[in-house]
Amino acid sequence: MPTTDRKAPLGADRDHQVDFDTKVAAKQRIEPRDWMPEGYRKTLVRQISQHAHSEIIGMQPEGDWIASAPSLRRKAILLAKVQDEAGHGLYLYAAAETLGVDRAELTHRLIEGRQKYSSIFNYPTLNYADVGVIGWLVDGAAICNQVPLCRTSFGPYARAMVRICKEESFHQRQGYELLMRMMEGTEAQRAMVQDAVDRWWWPSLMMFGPPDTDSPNTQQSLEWGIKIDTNDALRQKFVDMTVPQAERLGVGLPDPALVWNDERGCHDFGEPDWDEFKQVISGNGPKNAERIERRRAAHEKGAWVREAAIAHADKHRSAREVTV
Ligand code: FAQ
Repeated sequence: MPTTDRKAPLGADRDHQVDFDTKVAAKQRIEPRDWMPEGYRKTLVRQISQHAHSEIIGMQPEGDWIASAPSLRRKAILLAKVQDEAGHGLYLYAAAETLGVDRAELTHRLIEGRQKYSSIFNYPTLNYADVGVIGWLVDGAAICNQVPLCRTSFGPYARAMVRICKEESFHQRQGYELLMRMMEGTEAQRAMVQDAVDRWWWPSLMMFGPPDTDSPNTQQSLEWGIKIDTNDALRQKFVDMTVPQAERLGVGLPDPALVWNDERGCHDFGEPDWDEFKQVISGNGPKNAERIERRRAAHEKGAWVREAAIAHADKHRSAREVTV
């Protein structure tokens, strides 16, 4: 009896698959109405929605400090930054919706714990230096990860990333500038910065995901052009970019294994605590429960706004129908 490869597409699907593969190999964009393998669609929905959730949950750790920012200038900067994160979430949910999923459904998956968001937002912000360190390290890591995504193969995701990266770059600079000012301040302020760097360094390295050897999605995502670089390659790039910035700032990085390697032309560095990472992405990080509970409460409180917006849109739709 002849064997058939049950995974190989047949007939028209095979032609579509060839077109799809050719486009991806030529680094052309796949658009929402183009044929795409189901696994490609699912991977994009997973990654884009987790990314969107991260932006929205990521408003919380810094948002906590808006009311107690140390000056009007810092308050205005922080408000603008947190508001930008909301915008990023919206662009990303809109990109995910072009793949046939509904934003309301994605929000439910998040608040019911069926979808992840970035591990980094499950750590507490203990003082104002944390705001600066989030800008410098967390937005710095986000930029490293996301600039290559401007070339990702799915058009709406790539286009959303261009605008997001421009804003992330402002976020990173505001964080670094805040830390520079604090480092020019008192001994106590310098100690606050060092303490915040010590707490955020390892979680920032974890943002890039598990080591390549333990990353189930990387290989396929690279083949589909969804990911452009591996988790480890981006982590290395981040370390190499950040070390000179730390030197300029005058802070130490809490890794005794961190050293320049002449032969490799980059830094050697220690392993993050991958058990801690697994705990955090399984919902057991220091702030997971609080973050989700707050998101759920905000969603419930916002129900009347969604209802009013739908009623308004319906009213305008029926008015248009009458005049046509
Ligand atoms: N946290 O096979 P891989 C920001 C999960 S936005 C939680 O390597 P993949 C802006 C992964 O989902 C930050 N989960 O997965 C901002 C998978 O689980 P699943 C968000 C993680 O997708 C700044 C499993 O582990 N950025 O910071 C994490 O190929 C300041 C196996 O992992 C993005 O989302 C993690 N760190 O690679 C906002 C960028 N890492 O779904 C506010 C786009 C891995 O199978 C303030 N995303 N997992 O159950 C990506 O580049 C990729 O999705 C990775 C993960 C690199 C995050």
